[in-house]
Amino acid sequence: KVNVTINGITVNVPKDYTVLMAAREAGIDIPTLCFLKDINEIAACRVCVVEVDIKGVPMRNLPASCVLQVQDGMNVRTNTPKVRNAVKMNVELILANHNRECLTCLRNGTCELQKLCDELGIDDIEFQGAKREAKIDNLSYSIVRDSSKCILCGRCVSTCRDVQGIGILDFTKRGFKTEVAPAFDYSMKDVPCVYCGQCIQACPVAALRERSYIDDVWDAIDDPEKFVVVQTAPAVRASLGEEFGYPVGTDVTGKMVSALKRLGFDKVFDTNFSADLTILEEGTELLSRVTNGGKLPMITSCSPGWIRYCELNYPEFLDNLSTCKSPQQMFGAIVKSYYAEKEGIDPSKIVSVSVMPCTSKKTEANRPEMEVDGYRDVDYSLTTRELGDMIKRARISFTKLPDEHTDSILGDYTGAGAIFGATGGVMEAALRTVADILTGKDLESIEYQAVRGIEGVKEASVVLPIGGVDTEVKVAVAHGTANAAKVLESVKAGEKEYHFIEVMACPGGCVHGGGQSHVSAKARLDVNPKVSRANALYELDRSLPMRKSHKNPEVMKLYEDYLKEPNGHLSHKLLHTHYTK
Ligand code: HC0
Ligand code: SF4
Repeated sequence: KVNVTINGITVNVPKDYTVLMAAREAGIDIPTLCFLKDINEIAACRVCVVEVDIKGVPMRNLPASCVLQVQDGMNVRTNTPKVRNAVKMNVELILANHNRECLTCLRNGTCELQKLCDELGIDDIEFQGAKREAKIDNLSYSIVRDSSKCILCGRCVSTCRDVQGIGILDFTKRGFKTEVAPAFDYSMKDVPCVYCGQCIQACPVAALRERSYIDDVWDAIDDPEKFVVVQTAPAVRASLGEEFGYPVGTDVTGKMVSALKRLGFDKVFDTNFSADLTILEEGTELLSRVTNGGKLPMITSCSPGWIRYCELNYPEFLDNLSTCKSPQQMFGAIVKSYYAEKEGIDPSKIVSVSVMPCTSKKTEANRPEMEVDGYRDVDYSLTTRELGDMIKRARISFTKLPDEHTDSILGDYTGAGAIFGATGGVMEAALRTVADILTGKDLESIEYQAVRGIEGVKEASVVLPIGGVDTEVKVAVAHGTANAAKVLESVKAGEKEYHFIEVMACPGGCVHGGGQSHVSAKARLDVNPKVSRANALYELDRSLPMRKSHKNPEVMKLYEDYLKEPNGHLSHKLLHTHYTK
C-alpha cells in the first residue's frame, strides 16, 4: 500500500491503484469521459487531468489520472486554476466538433457529455468553426451510427474489440477528419457485426443507438383494425425501472404490465412463457440427441447475436446449434397460430410486438425464415429503453402504477423462465426439467449454483440416469462472444467435451443486453448492472410458486390442446428453424 495526498487528504491505497481510484477513496470525484473501467483506460479525452508533485518535485504537464499509477508521497491537486482551465479547454475542443442539438437528441438527459458540461459549468465555447462531415448509417435493422455525435472517446472500439473479441469499429481517417467507423466506411448492415449493441452500452453520447420502431408500434396501436399483442423478455423487468429512477436491478414486473396495458396493447403477455416452452422443446431435443447419437455438444440458440456470430465465424458448429427458435420467435409463432385460433382472431390482423433487452432481436425478427404460412413471428421488436420512452411520451406516471398481472393464455411463467435473462439461466432451467424427466422425480434441489455468476466461462457436471445408466452430463456456459470463441476453440481442439453449452452474446447475458437502460461509466464504479439485475431475476425465481418449466400450466395446456408433444410435427413447423453459412 502507498500513501497519497489528494487535495490535502491523505489516503492509504493499494499500489496498483490509479490516481482516479485513489481520489475516490478521498471522496474526490475526478471528471472523466472516455474512461470505462477495465475496458477503455486510454487517456484520450484528457478530462481527468490533475496537477501532481512527488515528494516536492512537480510532474511535467498535467497527467491524466485514469492511467497514472499512485506512488508513495504523491501529492495530487484536482481543483487548481491550471487544472480547471485545462479541463475546460479540453471539453470545449470536443464540443467544437460535436453536433450540439441536445434538445432533440435521444440521449438528452442520459448523455455523459451533457452531464459533464453541466458539472464543469461550461457556458461558452471558444472554438467555433468547421465541423466534421456528418453521416448517419441507419441501414441495419438494429444499430444506428451518427458520426456527428461521436466524440472519439474509443469506448465502443475497446468494447467491440476487447470485450466481444469482434472489432467492427475502429478509428479511421486522420486529424480533423478522424472518425470511428467500420472498415472502409461500410454500413453496419454489411459487416460481420452481430448487433449485440454492447457498443451502444459503452457510448456516452448518441453516436450509437438502436434503430427505433416506436412509431410503427404507435401506428399499430392506433389502428382499430389491428389486434396488438406484446411480450416482454425476462431481463426487461430487471432494468426498465432504471428509466424512472429506480435503483439498477429493481424488478418492476407488475408496473411494467400496468404500463403496457395503459399504452393500449390489446393483450400483454410474457416471453417468460415461451422461455418455458423453449425448455420443453430444447430439453426434449437434448435428450433425443444424447440417446440417439445425435450431434453433440448441443448449443443453445436463443441469443441472436450468438447465432450470427456462429454463422459468421464458426459455421462448422451450425449442426450443434439447437434447432429451436428463440423464445421471442416461438412466442410470435404461437400468437399467430394457437392463440389466433383459440380466440377466433384473423392472424393477419395481429401485430406481434416484443420488448427486449437486446438490439440483435430486431435483426432476428427480420430474418426471412422467421415466419409461418406468410405470417411474421414478430413484427416489431423494441428495446427496454424504447419502452421507457413510450411510457414517458404517454405521460404515464410509472412510479405510481399499481402492479398488474399478464393476460392468459400466454402469460403464465415459472421461475425457470424468469432466470433466462441471466447468464447460465437457460442452462439451469433446462437442467431442472431434464433432471426431473430422467429421474422420474420431482426433484427438490433445483438451484444449480455452478452455472450462476459472471465468470466468463462456467462449467458443471450432473450425474443423471440415461437409458438406465448413470451418466455424467457435462455442461458449459459462456457469455460474451469472446468467451464463446474460447469454449468453441477448446471443443474443436479436443480439450473439452460437453453435452450441452449455453451461449449468450452479451457479457452477463440478456440482463446486460444492448437494449437495456444506460448506466453511466461513473455509476458503474459503484454498481455492476450484470450482478444486480441477475439478482433481481433469481429473487423473482425464488418468489414464484412454480420454478420448473414443465410445471407451467399454460404451456402444458398448449401441448394438450394444440402441439400434442414436444418436437412433434406442429412444433417443428412453428417452433424450430435452420441456420445459414
Ligand atoms: Fe433474452 Fe431470451 S433470455 S435471449 O437474453 O432464450 O433478449 O431477457 O428474451 O428470445 O426468454 C433477450 C432476455 C430473451 C429470447 C428469452 C432466450
Ligand atoms: Fe461490435 Fe456488437 Fe457494436 Fe456490432 S453491435 S459493432 S458487434 S459491439
